[in-house]
Amino acid sequence: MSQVGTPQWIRSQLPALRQILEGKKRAVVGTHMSPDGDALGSAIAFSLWLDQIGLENEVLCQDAPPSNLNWLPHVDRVRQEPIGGPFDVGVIIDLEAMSRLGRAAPYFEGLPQLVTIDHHIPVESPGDLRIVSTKSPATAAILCDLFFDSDVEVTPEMATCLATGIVTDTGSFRYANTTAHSLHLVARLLDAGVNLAEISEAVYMSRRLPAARLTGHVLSNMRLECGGRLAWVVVPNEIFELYGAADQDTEGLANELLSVETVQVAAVLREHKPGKIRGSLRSRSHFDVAGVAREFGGGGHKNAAGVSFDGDIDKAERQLVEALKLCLDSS
Ligand SMILES: [Mn+2]
Repeated sequence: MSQVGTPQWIRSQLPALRQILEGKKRAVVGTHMSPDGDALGSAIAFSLWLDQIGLENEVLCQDAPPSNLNWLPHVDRVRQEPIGGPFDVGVIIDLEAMSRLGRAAPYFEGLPQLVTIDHHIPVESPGDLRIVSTKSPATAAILCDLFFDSDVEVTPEMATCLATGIVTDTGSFRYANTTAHSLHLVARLLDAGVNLAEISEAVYMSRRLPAARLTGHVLSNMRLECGGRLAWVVVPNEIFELYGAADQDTEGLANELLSVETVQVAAVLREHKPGKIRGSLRSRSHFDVAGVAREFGGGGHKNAAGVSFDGDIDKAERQLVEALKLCLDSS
């Protein structure tokens, strides 16, 4: 028996996946709110795979794709509301809790069967079948392991979506989650027709002007404590309005803080709508910000996690900074 989370184990789950999908009429594929490259790339690739096995399907996401990902092949199939239905099976991709579906969650509740394909640390563990590997750098890598073993062709469009997921979740192969296996998968995706330079250009060199302005704000207003090991910044709603920014323009801001040489733990708290606060947490090495996120009902990975707060941004800042200091002290 292969170990849970290994590529062999992932491939061994294919028959169970096919069995659940067998005889179904209409599937709904969902991914998390504020979708990133892995969420969208994986959800679209899975939808295209379902097409090929002859299962009608729709893709739902609470939020529209951000501008640096709205070039993905078949991105127009990602909708905020379903056009068809009813659905007899749901597949949730790249998320670890139903709440991360946001306003799309009701379409997945009470379905006859639910499949989860994910690589986050489990929180609620939804799903009758769970193909969850925290060892995989991206959900797209899990899909590669499944697809390369199935009798379905990985088309250039599917390969581009999958490669985008792996590129974005590994920070262009810079993070510790970049394994030899994930690079082997990317090599096969290149053989299937992927142009990596085009993906990088589209994802990283097409920043909206408000995002660039927000980066300036974040770097100028950075707070440092604990001898420069903790960095954080608060972006109030007025700043969003000043720059005409949206929540999608905050992608990557926490990494800007973490890139300062002394910083081990970084957080960006932003009030993207009045009273609606989101926090992005990033850390180096053994510092576990997923644990901090869970204290506030959020989640993610050890080095990259997210939280949401309702209400007063000053209070959220005080609570979060306290918890991050404890994280630095106790790790
Ligand atoms: Mn992911």
